[in-house]
Amino acid sequence: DGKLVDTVVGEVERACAGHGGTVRRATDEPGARPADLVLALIPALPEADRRPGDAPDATAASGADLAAVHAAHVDLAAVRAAHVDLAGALGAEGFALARHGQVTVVLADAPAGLLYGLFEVVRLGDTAFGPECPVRVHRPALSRRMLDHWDNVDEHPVMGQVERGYAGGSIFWRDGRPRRDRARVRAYARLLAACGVNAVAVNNVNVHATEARLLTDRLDDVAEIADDLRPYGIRVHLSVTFAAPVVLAGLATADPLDEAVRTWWAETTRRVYARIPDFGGYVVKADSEGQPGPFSYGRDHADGANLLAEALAPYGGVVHWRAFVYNHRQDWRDRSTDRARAAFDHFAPLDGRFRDNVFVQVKHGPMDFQVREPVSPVIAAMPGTRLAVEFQVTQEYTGQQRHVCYLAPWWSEVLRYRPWGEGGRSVADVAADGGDLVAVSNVGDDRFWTGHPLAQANLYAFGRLAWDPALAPEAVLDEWIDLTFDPARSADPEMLRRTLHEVMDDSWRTYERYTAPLGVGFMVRPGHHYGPDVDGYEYTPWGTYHFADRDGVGVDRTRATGTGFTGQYPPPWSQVYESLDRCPDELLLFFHHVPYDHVLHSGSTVIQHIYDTHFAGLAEVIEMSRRWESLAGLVDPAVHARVSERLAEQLRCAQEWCDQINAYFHRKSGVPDVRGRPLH
Ligand code: GCW
Repeated sequence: DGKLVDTVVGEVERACAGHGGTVRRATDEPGARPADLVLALIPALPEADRRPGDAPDATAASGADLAAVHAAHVDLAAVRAAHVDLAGALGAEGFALARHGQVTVVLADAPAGLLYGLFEVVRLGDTAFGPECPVRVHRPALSRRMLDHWDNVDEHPVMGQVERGYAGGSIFWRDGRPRRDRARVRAYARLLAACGVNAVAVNNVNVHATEARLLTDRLDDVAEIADDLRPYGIRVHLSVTFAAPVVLAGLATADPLDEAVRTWWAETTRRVYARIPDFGGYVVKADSEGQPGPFSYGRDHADGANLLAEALAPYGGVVHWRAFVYNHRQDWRDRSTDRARAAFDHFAPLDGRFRDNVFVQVKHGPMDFQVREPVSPVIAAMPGTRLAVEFQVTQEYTGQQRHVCYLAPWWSEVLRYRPWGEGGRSVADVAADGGDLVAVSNVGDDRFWTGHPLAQANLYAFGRLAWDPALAPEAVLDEWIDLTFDPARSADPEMLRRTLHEVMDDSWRTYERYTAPLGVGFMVRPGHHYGPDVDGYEYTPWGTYHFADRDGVGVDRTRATGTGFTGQYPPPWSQVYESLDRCPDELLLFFHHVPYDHVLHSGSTVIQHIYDTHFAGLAEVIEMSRRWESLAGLVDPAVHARVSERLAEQLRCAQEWCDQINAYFHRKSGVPDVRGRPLH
């Protein structure tokens, strides 16, 4: 905790450098109570108003203001009463922002609150020091806002260093060892704290041989990272293999009900906490895509998760147990198996059996981070379980950080979705009620952190939405633009801001338009998942099919004639999705197999919709590039060049998507484009 206060002081010192301000630690002053956390930001006296003999740290605040601030140092309760109507405590991370005369005050109950309050002041910029400073209390909606790094310690022969990473190598690991680039890790911690992230899993959920050892003889490597993240309020979590007792300790079994296995986990976890007292917990991908799990021993996921939860409980640690479990060796001829059903089928029956420190971590959609999917029905199916809702900030299926794709509008739709219909709770409510929000990280050792400089906005937006899911995506983007491009100091602030919004606001929908249509998903190149390949997955064991033939396309997931997946939703959605008439257009092919001449709510036929959206999406990318080019001279030339280079690739790839999807469906259906455009 002391480290967090040091961080805040350091940050303020850094901000004051060159501005004539000074930093005083009130806790060093007589009469101060160390438990009172107040950050008072007092504007320096403008140069012009200074009189000869004024000290360089003379302030514009009146004596009364300063007295109030002094009171703040010694009596937080009084300041609270004077400034804000505070019901209850601010909590471990909350803060209140207040003004007293010329003085801006951040009040907190705990050091992390002071840190987040400082970043709020940074976000507000000059506004924080003016009369319109919004005085209010801030508390995070979600208490854990977590990033999963899919980083490997050793370079993986197929997946490389960062699985699904598009921003260079790992920030944490290189050539089988920690990178020990501590300045970089600290800068990363600062970046994450500024976004609001407070937990990080430092290795891939696919745990290979070297990574397994991070739990035991390589624990020092994890401790080192924890030391660098701690000053910014970030706790470290570790992905572990369920087979650890076998592969690390030579036990004959990893059976969760075996006494020796339980003892091994208890003892191993005790050592972890002896080394890293604020360790967050374990992340586990079990019985999924080849990872070991409790199924080998005839046990279920609750048995498996509870084993680890029991070991972590004495120290306040938690298990994130992933619900991404399905048969990845499916026979494509078998129409009765539906991958979308799998998470619910495995986990819903286990509701109520998980220990209190288990979070069942569920991908927000039932398939796999496609550009469009319905919300996972698991989110409504486990009222007796803590849930962690998982997003993918890394753009595996959304352009791999070569395409501009601002994902906040998508996540915001998911968070606002009400599984029980109007008036019921939202996904954000479910997650906030004792759960978490987690995202797969998009950061690497790239000089712009995320490969595509504009992909930073996704990292920022994830943290901000996890703090406050009600924030509007455009408002979050506006904050990010301010913090990143500082338009106020550019030659044309209006144009810079407007153009960035034009390029980014709707970029997710643009991406959707030129890729897989109407919620059907995939159609990507198998393996690396970049670029179009309509039938790439059609005859594979992965369970991701579109079933296009000469008459129609889509997956029948109805109860009446299909896989029955619609029955996993509570009403009204179980009825809405079941009904061809009521199913939303954008999810039509996720739930129904329809003929090409099926008429959408939009009035267009499915086939014409495919042609129109693909031409439109491509045209939008052309427009996006033109707009970005107009910013030359207004943004840092290196950033401008990098984005231009990526846009050229986006344009090439969007053209390829447009041509392949249109040609494919034209050839299958034989239906011409009513507008007579070339279909190849
Ligand atoms: O979508 C798939 C990815 C895998 C990933 C898996 C998961 C880490 O293609 O790379 O494995 O999801 O979420 O576990």
